[in-house]
Amino acid sequence: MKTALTIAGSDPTGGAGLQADLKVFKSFGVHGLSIVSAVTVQNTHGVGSIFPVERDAFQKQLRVLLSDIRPDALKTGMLFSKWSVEITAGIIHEFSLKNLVIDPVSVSSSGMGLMEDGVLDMIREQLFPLSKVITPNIYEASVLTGIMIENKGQMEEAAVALKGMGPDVVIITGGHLDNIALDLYYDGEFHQVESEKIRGEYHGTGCAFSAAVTALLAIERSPLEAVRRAKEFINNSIRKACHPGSGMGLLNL
Ligand code: PXL
Repeated sequence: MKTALTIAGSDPTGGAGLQADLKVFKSFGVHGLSIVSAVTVQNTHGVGSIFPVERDAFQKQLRVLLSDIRPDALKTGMLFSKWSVEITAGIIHEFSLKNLVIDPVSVSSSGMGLMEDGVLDMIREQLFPLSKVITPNIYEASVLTGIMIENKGQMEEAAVALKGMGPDVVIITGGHLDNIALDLYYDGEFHQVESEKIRGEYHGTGCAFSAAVTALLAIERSPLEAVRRAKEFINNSIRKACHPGSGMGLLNL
């Protein structure tokens, strides 16, 4: 059985973070591995606080797991502290890990910051050059490139700038063209990934999308096929979304 690893925060609602990632891996028939970077306190109304795990606990979880199991693909989600980026980059080198997907998670759907100041810059400098695919949304792509993305041309400009930061493939999510949802894929050539626009805010879509891409890379799909299939998977999960709490809806993963 293929394996995929998520290095991410814990979300008690199961809608985002490593809990969502593990469910997505399972949906694609991939065995899920997980390393906790931080514990969030949250419900469907939003994130209340964040407790990063101790530095040693983070490093040891990675080293002990990887000295035993080599994942076929891995993703990073919420990396709250600067040292978590440094340790992750070091470990990826040390264990020659392939098929790295980076979801540069910076704020929660409820608007809470999910990283310390300076972490996004460190992810760009230390992790992007090691990655196969990065999956920023429009907001994250704007912050990373300094390009205000308000139309498709600016989305393309940002994708080119992001690819210059080291990943093989950039997919910017969350665009739209009239009434169609538009994600932009760039690997030196552009591909548009269009889908039906579904109204409403759902918690965890970014996590689940990058986890699906990771699982599909683990089962040896090409990045473009992985992105297209991941998008279909997310849209189906949104259509079946559930509302276990009184706040945001959760994807049905
Ligand atoms: O959706 C981004 C995200 C990622 N990881 C964790 C989260 C959230 C959003 O709340 O809690 C742990």
